[in-house]
Amino acid sequence: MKNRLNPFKYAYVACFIASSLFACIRPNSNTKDANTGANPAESEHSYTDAVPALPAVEFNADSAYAFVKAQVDFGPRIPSTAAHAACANYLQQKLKSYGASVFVQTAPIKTYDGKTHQLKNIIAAIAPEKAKRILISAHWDTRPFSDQDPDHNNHEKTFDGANDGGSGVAVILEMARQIQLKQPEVGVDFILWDIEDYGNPNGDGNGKTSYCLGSQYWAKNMPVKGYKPLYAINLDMVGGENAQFTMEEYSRQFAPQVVDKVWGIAEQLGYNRFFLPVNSSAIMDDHYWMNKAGIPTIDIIHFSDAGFYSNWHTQFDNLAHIDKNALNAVGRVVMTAIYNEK
Ligand code: AHN
Ligand code: ZN
Repeated sequence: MKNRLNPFKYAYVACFIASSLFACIRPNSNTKDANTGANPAESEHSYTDAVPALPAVEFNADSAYAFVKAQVDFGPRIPSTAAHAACANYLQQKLKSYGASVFVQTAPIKTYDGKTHQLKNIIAAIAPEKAKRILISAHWDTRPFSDQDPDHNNHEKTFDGANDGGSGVAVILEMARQIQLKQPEVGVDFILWDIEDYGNPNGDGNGKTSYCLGSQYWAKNMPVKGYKPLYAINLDMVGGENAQFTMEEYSRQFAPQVVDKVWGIAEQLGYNRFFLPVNSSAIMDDHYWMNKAGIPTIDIIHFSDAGFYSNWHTQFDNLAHIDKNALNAVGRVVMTAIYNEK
């Protein structure tokens, strides 16, 4: 039985070899339209028809950069500080000025060090009457210390958080500004997470639950019962120099179609130097808790299996290391996803 010839198999192999040879000796055979035999440029339905055109969107990278600077100018946005309180007011006022309905979710929250802080998750809805919605989020607080700094003497010091905190919020503010000028078909919600980055520097086990306290609280206390956007995108460290975003594991597990959509758009727009079609391992970030709340959510984060953004949690996370081109790429990719939804 084992050695009996399979005539179909041999016929198949012979056919395959013949067609391969034929293709080789026939010049340009694979550049012709499969149906008409015409060159793509001459045919009515060329190959490019297979990729639907994307909507053109507006996004001003200089404006986004100015929003990073505005946050940095408050000083580090560390929970229970005056800079944190002042920046919260600024963010609410900005979102309101762009026509959003703004709600601030507050609660006393205990961090790993035993301190209690007043949480402020800033929630903004654009066109709240629309049923189909997309949620875009980012954390707005900054870590209280630069415990990843190469100099150990800096491990207790505060830092600017231009990228870690500032960049995602800046992209959101610029998106809100643009959306007021031209409405997409879907409704858009923004959530600016608080107390994301107050995690235990000495680690807290596999769960890493000392991070993302704002999104954890929200997931357990959803202000709108049954809230169900089509999907969500969390932005974390999206404006650093040499920005590279990989397809993170929780994003691929919980929201594979959103990963495909966003990385597909990035490729079509020519931003594949930022959005690498490369997988990476799981990161405990706000998107994890959003997924736990039942919303398919991806994380656009400057991370790969080689590590985070090089200046992550160091003194160097400041304006000098912000790249407008990264802000621009992320803003345009996310805006295109939003305006492409019907
Ligand atoms: C942890 O380090 C456990 N998660 C990364 C989340 C984070 C911190 N994003 C920005 N800063
Ligand atoms: Zn951080």
